[in-house]
Formats: sequence, structure tokens, C-alpha cells
Amino acid sequence: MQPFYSLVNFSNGKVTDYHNKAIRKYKDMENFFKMYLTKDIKANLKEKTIYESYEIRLPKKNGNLSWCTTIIYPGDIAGEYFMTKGHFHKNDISAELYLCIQGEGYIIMQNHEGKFIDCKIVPGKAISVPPEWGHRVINSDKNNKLIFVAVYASDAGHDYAFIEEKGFKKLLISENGKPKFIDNPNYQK
Ligand code: M6P
Ligand code: ZN
Repeated sequence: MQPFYSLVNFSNGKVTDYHNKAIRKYKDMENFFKMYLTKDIKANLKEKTIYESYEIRLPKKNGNLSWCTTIIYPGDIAGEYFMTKGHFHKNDISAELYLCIQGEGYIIMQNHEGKFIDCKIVPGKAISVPPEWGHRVINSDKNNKLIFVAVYASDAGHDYAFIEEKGFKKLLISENGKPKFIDNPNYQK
């Protein structure tokens, strides 16, 4: 393989020459939001775009790195801010680097023993997610996009099962216009 480059647009998060674009709507990640909602309200939210991402994806071969930009739109679902699904890596020994380039929010991380850590993110802040920690990014600014770059082993893979079923220990909700962590009522361990 030859070296190659892409350009990241720091204003809108788009990347040139990407291999894969993903758009996640509410209907793609309903179960990841844990605040109670009636069926009718859920039905009305189905087409809402929560985030999109542009990935430079290299073959899943040991030693390759893939990376992507993600743009999380502003908003909330029953108070829970828009966020990524959150995942562990299938290949659990894989770490990940996150670099925030626009907006503000939080990265939350949780390991298999249930230890939970949150870290505020602002442009320029780079966060190292160690192996064996589940991770999610949350946009806590209801008026602006949150844009970040993530770099990970191409064979890391995504394991969503635990997060989809139980979630993280804490949820970040908007209370009186301010972000606040509360216990996730769905989480028992
Ligand atoms: C980051 C990376 C990607 C991930 C994306 C969205 O850019 O970690 O691998 O897919 O965030 O996160 P999720 O898949 O958890 O919704
Ligand atoms: Zn990851």
C-alpha cells in the first residue's frame, strides 16, 4: 500500500476521499437512548438525524489504522443529549484516540468492571481511550454541532450489545438548560 492523505474540513467535519459515510437517525439507535418515551413520540422522531460520519477505512489487517470524523447534531431526546451509540471494541485490546475539533461535549468511558469516567471535550482536546473501555461521545451544546476525529485499529470492530441493552452507568441530560449526569435507570450490574 502507498501512503495517501485526505483533507478534513474543520468547519463542517467532512473529509475528502472517504470510503464510507454513515448517517445515524433516531430509528437506527432508539434503544441507546434510555429516557422513557411514549410510542407516539418515538414514531415522530424516527427520521431525526443524530450524527453522521466519514470514514477512511483500511483493510482489517493487523497493523492498519482507520479513522473518521463524526458530526453530532445539536438536540436531545427526552432530555438526553444527542450522542453516538457507544461501543466496546470486538477486539478488546484495541485502543482509540479522539480529537475534538469543534463544539463541546463529553466523552464517557466505562470498563468491564463498571468503572465509569467522564471527560469534558473542547476543540484541541485529545483523549486516549485505553483497551477494554467502552466509549461514547455526547454533544452537550444544544445550539451547535460537535465535531471530532477518531483513530483506531482497522480490526478493532464494534461491539454494541452491552451498551444497547444496559447502557452506560450514567446518562447526560439537560436540566434547566445545563448538562447534568444522572444514574441510568436501566443499568443494573
Ligand atoms: C467514532 C469512532 C467510530 C464510531 C463513531 C460513532 O468516530 O469510534 O468507530 O463508529 O465514533 O460511534 P458509534 O459507532 O458508537 O455510534
Ligand atoms: Zn471505538
